[in-house]
Formats: sequence, C-alpha cells, structure tokens
Amino acid sequence: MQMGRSLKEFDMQTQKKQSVAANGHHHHVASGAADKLRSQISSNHELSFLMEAHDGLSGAIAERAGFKGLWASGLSISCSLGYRDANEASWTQLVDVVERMVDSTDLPVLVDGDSGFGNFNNARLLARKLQQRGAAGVALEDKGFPKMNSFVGDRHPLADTGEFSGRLRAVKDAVGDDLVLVARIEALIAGHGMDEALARAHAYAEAGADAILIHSRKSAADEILGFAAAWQNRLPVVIVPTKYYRTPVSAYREAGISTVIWANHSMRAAIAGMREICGRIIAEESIAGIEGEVATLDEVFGLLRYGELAAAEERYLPQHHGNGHAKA
Ligand code: SPV
Ligand code: MG
Repeated sequence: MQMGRSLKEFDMQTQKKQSVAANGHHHHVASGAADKLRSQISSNHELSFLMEAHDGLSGAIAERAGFKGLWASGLSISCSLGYRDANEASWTQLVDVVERMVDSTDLPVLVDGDSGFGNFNNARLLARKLQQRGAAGVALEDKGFPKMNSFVGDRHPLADTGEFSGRLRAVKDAVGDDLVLVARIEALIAGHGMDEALARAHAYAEAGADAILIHSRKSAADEILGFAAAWQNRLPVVIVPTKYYRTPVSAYREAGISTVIWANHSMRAAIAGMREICGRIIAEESIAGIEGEVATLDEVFGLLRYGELAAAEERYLPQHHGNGHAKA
C-alpha cells in the first residue's frame, strides 16, 4: 500500500538521523547500526571480525584496538554479571548491558540472543527491545529455553526446525531490516552431523535469516570448512573459532567465510589479569610492585572520554557556579 510504504520510509529517515548521546558520541541509531553490520557481514571480498565485549568498558577497548564491530557474548556478559551461561541472566539484564555497549562506542553490536528466551513471541520481543536500544543485530540459536553454553556437557537438545523457523520469521516480521538476523545452527555441537546442519541452514534462509552462524566444538576447523564448501554462500557464514583456534584466518578467507567472532577473549583476559593482580596484592600486602602493570588512571579517563566532559563544562556550566572539580 502506498500510504504504508511512505510512512515506513519517513520512519526510516527519522531513525537514520544522527543523534548525539549524552557522552558526546555521535550515533546512527537503529537501522544505521544494522546497515553497518550488514555491510560487514555481507561483504563478499573481505573477512570481517567481531570482537567480544561484555560491558561498556570492554566495548570501548575493542574500539580503540581498531575493531569495526562487537559481539555481545552471552557467555561473557553472564560471566561478568556472576551468572552461568544458562539463561540465568534475564533478557532485560542483557538489553541493559547492550545499551551500555552501544552508548560507549560507535561500533555496530551483534548481540548473542541465545535461543530467544522462549518461543517466537519472546524472541520477537527481545529483538524489538534490542533494536530500540541501538543494537545492530541479533544471533539466535536453535535450542530451547533455558540453553546451556555449547562447550558445557553433552546435553544440547535442538529445537524443532519448523518451530525455530517460526521464531526467525516472527523476528523478521517484528524488526525487518532494522536488525540483522543471524541464525545459529547447533546441529554439529549436538552431534547431528552435516546433513542436518545443511537442512537447517536451508530452512533458516527460507525463514528470512540474513546470515548463518555455524558452530563447532571440534579442535580442528574441518567440519566448519566442510559446511562452507557445501553451503556455497547461499547466505553469509559466520564462525566462532574458540575451540579450533589454531586454524589461520587465511583458511577462512579461502573458504569464503564472511565473519569471524573472537567470542570471549576480553572476558578471559580480564579473568587472567584480575587473578594475577589480586594474587600479587594479597601476597605482597602492597600495590607498589604492580603499579606499572595495571592501566594508568589516565588511560581510564581517556577510555571514558573525561576530556569531552571537561570541554562540555566549558560550554555549558556557568563558571561562577563551580562544581567541586573545576579549575580554581
Ligand atoms: C558466546 O560467546 O556466548 C557464544 C559463543 O555463544 S560460545 O560460547 O562459543 O557458544
Ligand atoms: Mg552464547
């Protein structure tokens, strides 16, 4: 309908307008973020990389390092909240963390939506709220609720293909192109083999997914590369080489894989760093020895753009009011 279309176009124009967040970041809200992520995931020529982040700080650090997109990892976000990656954190807690990541960077964020927190209805609600908070995409895996992390134990019952396809269609109908939809296949994780993985990939493409995430827990990349060879890029392929970490990325370029997710390494680096520093401080009863091994406070202030706040104070804060930390 003509009327419907022009209203939608008007809506998209509005959403694409730049807004300036309170911290001075310029954001392309909503569909702008999805467009950025889609161009990375859909690029046929270039292998893209998404770096794990689990809060505003880890997002900002990944951006500083030069990454062009973030993976809001369910495992890492759960871990940083003190939860297990078994849907112990609620969908609202996830959405809140994603909002902090979106606000602290200019990068598109692909959110690990687990299995969608329930059926089609929970999945489309999650997708809509993520889109409203500025996420660029959501990855949904074909398991039930609650899910369990793919590397824990051997019980990974798959969702019925038709039911999961309905979850994907409901998400597409709710958010359209304003959120990239990545369908994640757990068939190899669950031990169902390549034919099942490929059948599911076809079904999820038919249901409207924008990309396929094929997951594997093997220590070599052979089943991922086998999938890519058979799939022939009917949709872009996203991989998570956490277990087959020795494979060089040149193998993925040759296989035509679109996107590599480094899924949990900032979280694991944080654990190693905090474990080391806590051990040293308790043993030495001093912080003198480790001062040179932790980030400087200047780095902290730089990452969180304290300079922007000082400049804003010059512009907005009447000098005679003072604020307790302005120059004398
Ligand atoms: C995550 O980072 O939460 C993932 C990837 O889903 S994995 O832990 O490999 O399942
Ligand atoms: Mg996960």
